[in-house]
Formats: sequence, C-alpha cells, structure tokens
Amino acid sequence: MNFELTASMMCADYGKLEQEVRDLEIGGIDSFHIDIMDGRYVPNYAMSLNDMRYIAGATKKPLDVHLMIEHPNNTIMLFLENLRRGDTIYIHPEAEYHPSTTLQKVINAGMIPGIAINPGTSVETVMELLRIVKKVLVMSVNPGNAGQMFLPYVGEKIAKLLTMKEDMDFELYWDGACSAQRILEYAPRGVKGFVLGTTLLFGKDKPYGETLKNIRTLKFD
Ligand code: S6P
Ligand code: MG
Repeated sequence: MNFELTASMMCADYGKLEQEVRDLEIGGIDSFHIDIMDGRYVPNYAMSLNDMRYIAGATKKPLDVHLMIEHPNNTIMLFLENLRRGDTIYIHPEAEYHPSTTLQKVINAGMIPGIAINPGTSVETVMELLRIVKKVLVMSVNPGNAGQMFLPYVGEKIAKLLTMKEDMDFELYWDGACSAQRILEYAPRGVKGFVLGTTLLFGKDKPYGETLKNIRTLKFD
C-alpha cells in the first residue's frame, strides 16, 4: 500500500534534535511535520520559525509546515524564505481574512499550498479553497496539542472529502491521534499520508526505524 508517513516534530526530543532528525531519516520517514503555533490561534506555543529553519537545514526530506497562527498572510514570507521547492505550507482558513491571497503567495514561491481543516469546520465553508490547494490536512483532534483523543465525528468529513479529491485535484492527509488502526482503515480508502506523533511514533521504547517498518508492513485486506 502506498502512503506517506510524516513525523510530528513538536513531539521530538529537543535535547538531541539533530540526532532525532537523523534517526527518523534513517528509519525511513517521508517528511517532517512542523507545528507552528502563536499562542493566539491555538492556546499553545509549539515550534517556531527558528525550529523550522534548523530542521530545514538538517534534512533534505520535505517539510510539512502546519501554521496554527492568526493572519498568516502577515508573516508568511518569513516561512517561505526559509523553505525549499516541494515543501508544503498548510494554513487554517479561519485564521485569515483572505486565505486565497495567502495561498497564492505559497504557490508563487513554488511551495505546495495546503489547508488544515479543524474538527469543527465543515467542508462547505472551505469549498472554493479546495480548488486552489494541493493538500488537505484533516485534523482529527482540536489543534494545539499532541497526545489528544481522536474525535470520531471527523470520519464523515473524511468520507466526503475522499469523494471530492479527484475532481478537485487535492490529496488528503491525516493529523491527530494517528494509530495503526486508523492507517489500516483509511490508507486503503485513499488517505495519502499520516502525521505520526505520540500515539504511534514518539516516546516509545522502540527505534523509529522499527516502528516505521511495522507500519509499512501492516496487513491490509
Ligand atoms: C496538533 C498538531 C499535530 C500533533 C500531532 C501529534 O495541534 O497539529 O500535528 O502534533 O497530532 O500526534 P499525536 O499522536 O500525539 O496526536
Ligand atoms: Mg499538525
């Protein structure tokens, strides 16, 4: 089964960040998920611009930058200037007056435009943006923290988005409480990638390579 695995770097050990990046790379991670927070759009401060810049310099793998900040249009160039072609930026449409303007800046800079959809946000409210973006990150927890409980009601929204992705030309990604069970269920249905945090990858007594290999060799029906 062909799907992508990305590491939620807010869950990594910052006492040895370079080593963490290297271990994940050697273990076969596809990309690095960078959760940027401003303490306003979400009630937390996770990673910031310098963390992103550091990881961008430590790996050639793609970065997946998830902006949980108010009005990203005001500061998006700071992020874009420090990314490479092929990296992705997700914004939250609710955090922006004119999300299409911000997404256009991402496109103009040669990065991949994405939106993140909160558990309480309906597909209908972001319909036009689905025509602009290449990636949709469905949040199955409320944004702000790792280690939260999966919210089962997002299942219907994922099902709806899966029926739209071909016509509207986007891929679907999963963020929040991602377990092996979720991958087993949703990869065959067409979810293209999964963000791995504390549920499956970090804080376990297992080398990353072993966990990633176990995920890739899951038995799909
Ligand atoms: C949440 C953030 C996510 C988490 C990830 C952690 O605001 O966007 O990317 O870091 O969900 O994974 P887990 O398995 O701890 O929920
Ligand atoms: Mg995230």
